[in-house]
Amino acid sequence: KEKIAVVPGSFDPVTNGHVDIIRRAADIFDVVYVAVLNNSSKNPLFDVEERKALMAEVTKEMPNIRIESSSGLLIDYAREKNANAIVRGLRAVSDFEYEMQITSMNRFLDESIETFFIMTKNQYSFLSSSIVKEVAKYGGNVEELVPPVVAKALKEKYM
Ligand code: COD
Repeated sequence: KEKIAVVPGSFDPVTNGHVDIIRRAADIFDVVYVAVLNNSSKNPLFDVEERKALMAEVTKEMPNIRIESSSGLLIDYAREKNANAIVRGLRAVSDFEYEMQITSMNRFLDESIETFFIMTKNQYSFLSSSIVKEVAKYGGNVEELVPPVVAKALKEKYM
C-alpha cells in the first residue's frame, strides 16, 4: 500500500529550507502532498495561487509531489488524502513549543495520522519566510536562501 504524506505550510514564499524538507520527505514516502494553507496568525504577502505556482515551479523535478491548497483544517485535508503522516520541519528549540501544540491538537482530532519531524540542515536553520521577506523588502540579497524564481518574485513584489 502506498505511503502518503502531507507537508503543510504557509510557504509565503517557499525557501530553500522548505525545499530541503519536501525533497527528504519525497525520498521516504511514495506520494507527498504539499498543502499550501493559511495560517490565521499570519498576513500573507503572496496569495495562495501565487504560492502554489512558485511551489510547483521549484518542485517540478520531483515526480511524486502534488501541490494543492485547502481552506479548512489540516487534519481534514490529510484525511481526505488518505495520508499516513503529516511531515513538519524543525529548526530550533523555539519551533518546538508551537509544533508540539499543533501536533497534539491534530492528534486529538484524529489519532490515526502520525506527525513526523525532519530536522533542518544546519545551513538552513536560521531561515524563515519572514526573515527572507524582511531582507528582500529592504533590497538585500536573498539569492542563496530561496530558489531563483522566488528571488525574482520577491523583487517584483517589492519593486
Ligand atoms: N528548515 C526546515 N524546515 C523549515 C524551515 C527551514 N529553514 N523553515 C520552515 N520550515 C518548516 C516549518 O517548520 C514547517 O514545518 C514547514 O516548513 C512550513 O513552514 P511555514 O512557516 O510556511 O508554515 P506554517 O508554520 O505557517 O504552517 C502552519 C499551518 C498552515 C500548517 C497551520 O496554520 C495549519 O495547519 N493551518 C490550517 C488550519 C488548521 O488546521 N489549524 C489547526 C492546526 S492545530
